[in-house]
Amino acid sequence: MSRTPILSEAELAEALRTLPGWTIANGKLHRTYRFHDFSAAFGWMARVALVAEKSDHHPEWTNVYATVTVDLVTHDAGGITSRDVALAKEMDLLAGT
Ligand code: H2B
Repeated sequence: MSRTPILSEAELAEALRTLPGWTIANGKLHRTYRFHDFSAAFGWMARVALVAEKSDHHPEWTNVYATVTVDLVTHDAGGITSRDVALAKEMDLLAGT
């Protein structure tokens, strides 16, 4: 379960092509979302939280009013894996981007 391999540089570059708005920062998949207001931001976080808990894969994130800053990394693997890419895609889907 926790043995998902870290993505290679090439795999990461390929994944980023499918994730507009996402970058790599400090070895983590990184994106800032800006919502209309706090309610929209926190509502989205609540929906993402359900997905994260169900898949036992959790984001590092901070919220300031309508802005949510996200960093995704697989702690058990010590790097970015397909699980982070999958969660990033779910986040985008739920944000409607
Ligand atoms: N989330 C993330 N992002 N990385 C992990 O390695 C991780 C997690 N491990 N959520 C899970 C929980 C692990 O600690 C539990 C015990 O399954």
